[in-house]
Amino acid sequence: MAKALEGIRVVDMTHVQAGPVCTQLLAWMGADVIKIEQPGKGDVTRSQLRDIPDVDSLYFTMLNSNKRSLELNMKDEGDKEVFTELVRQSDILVENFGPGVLDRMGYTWEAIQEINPKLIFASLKGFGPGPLQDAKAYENIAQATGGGMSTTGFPDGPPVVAGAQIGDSGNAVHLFGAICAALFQRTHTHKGQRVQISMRGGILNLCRVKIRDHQRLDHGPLNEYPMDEFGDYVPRAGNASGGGQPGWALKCAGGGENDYLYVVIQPQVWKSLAKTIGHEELADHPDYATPGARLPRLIEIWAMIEEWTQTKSKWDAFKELNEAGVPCGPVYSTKDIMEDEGLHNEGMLVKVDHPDRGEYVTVGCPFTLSDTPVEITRSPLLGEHNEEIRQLLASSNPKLEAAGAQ
Ligand code: CAO
Repeated sequence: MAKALEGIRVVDMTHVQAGPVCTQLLAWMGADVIKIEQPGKGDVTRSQLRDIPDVDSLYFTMLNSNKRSLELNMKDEGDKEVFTELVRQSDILVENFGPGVLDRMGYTWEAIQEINPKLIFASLKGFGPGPLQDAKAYENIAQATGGGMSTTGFPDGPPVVAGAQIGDSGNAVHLFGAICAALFQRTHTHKGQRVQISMRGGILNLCRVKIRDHQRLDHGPLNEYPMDEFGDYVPRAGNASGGGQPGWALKCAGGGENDYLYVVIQPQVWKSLAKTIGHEELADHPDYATPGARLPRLIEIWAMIEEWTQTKSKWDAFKELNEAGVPCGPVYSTKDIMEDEGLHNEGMLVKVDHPDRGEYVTVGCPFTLSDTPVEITRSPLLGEHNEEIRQLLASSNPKLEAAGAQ
């Protein structure tokens, strides 16, 4: 069965996290992803945060599966000819170098269009057009400048970055979607186009509800936030839910730092929640029975529910509240995640074998297509596919062979 992107070739000039996660998704969808790496050095993450000496790090292996690796020195004229031929024979080029790097290599958008007018040229940078366009960026810089940090944490604490890598892996998903849209448009325009994304813009997209709340400030307090006084910006809301239903993380038995259950109070299940926690008298009580009546009493209500959750493990509390129809979720530590059989069964945690590292666990594809089953294969060793790719390119461009491309 052909996969969604079978027959599509990707020149992968990505490094670190944001770009590689995007091209890994393209590879999982069946594209032939050729990762261009600096000879003898490769993607910087091969050697970053290494847990085993001289072995590609988990940082690299978990972000670069299903790809081929081709070493090319982009400052060498002979290697640039190989690169040019690869661009000619490809459908997509993805890069997340610092601003201007590809231009300095001689591959401006105009030059790329001349080489291959059908190529989709996708770039991820820290910032969009404007005063910051030439600045480099990493995950936390995007979270700081896109509204993520100022709205994360508790009101009496400093701004905090999210553990989920929304600037890098989150934006990789934005970029993947944009590339697929451009690929679809090409089916009727028969030409490529420029796809650009800024990490800051992507964070802002994910902070959409905070910008919603900012505009609500003019019309009164944000009642679902755990404070009464507001300034002229959206404060950090601790664990308050960003949605229309109030939520909070409640302590459970055990006393560990992750012994918490996140509980949401849905109006339609208030009665059954009240009954489950042993406060049936509140089910129809006028001070508690409606969302409006509950809002000013949320702190008191969380304390009542917590009195109940603290008598149970997060797993038992989860089970009982779930049975009562109350939306809730235990806070999983990374250990809980790794031991979760369901995540292994659904393919979100996958064991992969590696010639140097042995077996390791990687995170699988976050979506499924019924006609494109994802089979995760290991990341390539540096330059593992030098010979086969150079031969492939030389077979349709003999001049390349003469120039020493082997
Ligand atoms: N052959 C020869 N040279 C190569 C090469 C190759 N195959 N691949 C890369 N290089 C060179 C480039 O030519 C460039 O050199 P010059 O500055 O002399 O042109 C250099 O390596 C790469 O530059 P860079 O700015 O991309 O890398 P950096 O380590 O200085 O900065 C980063 C890294 C991530 C801050 C920057 O790439 C960036 O801002 N990227 C865009 C945003 C982004 O993706 N950030 C998130 C990364 S995940 O946290």
